[in-house]
Amino acid sequence: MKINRRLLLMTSLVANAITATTPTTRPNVVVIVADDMGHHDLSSMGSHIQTPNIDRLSTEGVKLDNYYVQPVCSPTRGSLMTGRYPFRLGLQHENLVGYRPAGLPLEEETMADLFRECGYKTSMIGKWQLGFFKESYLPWNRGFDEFFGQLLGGQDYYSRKKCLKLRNHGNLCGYDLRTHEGPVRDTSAKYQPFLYADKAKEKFAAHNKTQPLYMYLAFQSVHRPLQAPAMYTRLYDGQGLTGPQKIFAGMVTALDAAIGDVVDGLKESGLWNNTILFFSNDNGREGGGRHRGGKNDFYQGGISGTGFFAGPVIAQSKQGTRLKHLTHISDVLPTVLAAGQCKNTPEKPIDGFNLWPFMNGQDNEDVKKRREIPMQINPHLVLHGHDPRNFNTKWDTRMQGVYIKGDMKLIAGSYSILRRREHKSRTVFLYNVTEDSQENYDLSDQRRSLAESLMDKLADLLPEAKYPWHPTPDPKSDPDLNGGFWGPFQEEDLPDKNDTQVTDEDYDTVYPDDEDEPFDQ
Ligand SMILES: [Ca+2]
Repeated sequence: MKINRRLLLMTSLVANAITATTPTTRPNVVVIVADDMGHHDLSSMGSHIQTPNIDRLSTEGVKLDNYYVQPVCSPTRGSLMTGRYPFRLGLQHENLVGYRPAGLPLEEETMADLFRECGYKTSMIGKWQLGFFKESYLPWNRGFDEFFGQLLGGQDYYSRKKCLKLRNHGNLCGYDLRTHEGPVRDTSAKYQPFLYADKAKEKFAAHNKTQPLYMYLAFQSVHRPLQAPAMYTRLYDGQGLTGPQKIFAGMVTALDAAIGDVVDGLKESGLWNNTILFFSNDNGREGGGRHRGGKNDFYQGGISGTGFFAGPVIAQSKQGTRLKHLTHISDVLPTVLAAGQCKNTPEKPIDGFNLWPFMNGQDNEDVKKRREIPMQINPHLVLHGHDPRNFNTKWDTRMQGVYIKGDMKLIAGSYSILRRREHKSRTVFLYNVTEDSQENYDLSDQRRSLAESLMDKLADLLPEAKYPWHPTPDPKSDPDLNGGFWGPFQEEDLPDKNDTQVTDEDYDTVYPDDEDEPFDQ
């Protein structure tokens, strides 16, 4: 008996020793996000900007041809992290700005929670922008084992400094770089995408291969401020570009080089052969690109995504292919969890569709394809007048709602996350974005019953929408009160507030159409 027990113990020790030294067969998952990069800012999309690394990854991987993101950072990132539409998260109204005590609600599980739960090491590098006003909202309390990066967006690319104007309180300025262990005062002046790429390479080299790795690498590039090293802007001399255009192009090429470094790091560390990589922009280019509209807008220029999956984990037969059907940023969560063989699902229902069968070669007629996207429901953004056409619908035509079905896109109310009118009386527009990618022809008269049915869909979903979390700014966010760094500024036991639930009438008086609320990104 004694011998048997000893034998058993020895057998289990040997088994453990094997487990502890055998590399995992489950794939590493690397999710890369570029900030404010337009749909056409890659060479492979016809741009003059040189992006050889991103282009190679996308042409060798599985490219999403009909892919949508949200028009600004926080809604896209919230949807990426939860697999749910931003209107369910209360994140559909503007961005989470540093002085506002709001975030991704704590009852939402994140991609990192789910990967950690199924045995992954979870690591985040880069830009969070999903709330930091209390400790509990910070990335390392939202499922990430470790963090290196910034809590807000739009900081200086060399000094790590971020300033925000707050009405009646002047300019709030502070450093914004930290790890899960505390603030980091970095004086290296290393151009930010390379700071993040180098940190990612460090993490890859140190990674224990017995455990699969999930890394979320969210670059701030190519968001404002316009800054790029001279060696990248000089590439665009003599092409007739303005100074700012040259800097922007240099920023994109530098980001591309940093992504090349990240892939080199994965290869040098022996992780690449067992990795699936996803790349996406978070919203359209600021100021617009080749489509109508740009960042902030629900026109194609704001929400056309550039997204692809890459890496040797994708079945050989699927490499170099394209997915032509409709996809949305919320699809990434179920896709990468399926790739990671994670069977656990979030408690709340997700909106995303699993795309992994299109990459492992198991797609068949039973695999459900997305046909529509309820892009936006914002009960806090209501224009002054109704559309005069007496549509037969339950939807309030003043309220912002955006619905994509097949080739058709309905926009009701403001077309932007800011308060914007397209037309002095009409508030409802319908476009065929395949035939009319510039959205020049409003079809809401010709195809009135379709417009009505899409508005009815929005009206049916309205009870499921969370009222936007958009509280009054808190001057205690001032980094001067927090050791010179942006960081948590409220005690945990203080109740979370959402004190801006104003009536339409109040709202109209305070903010006329086409006038911004105080807003800073
Ligand atoms: Ca952005």
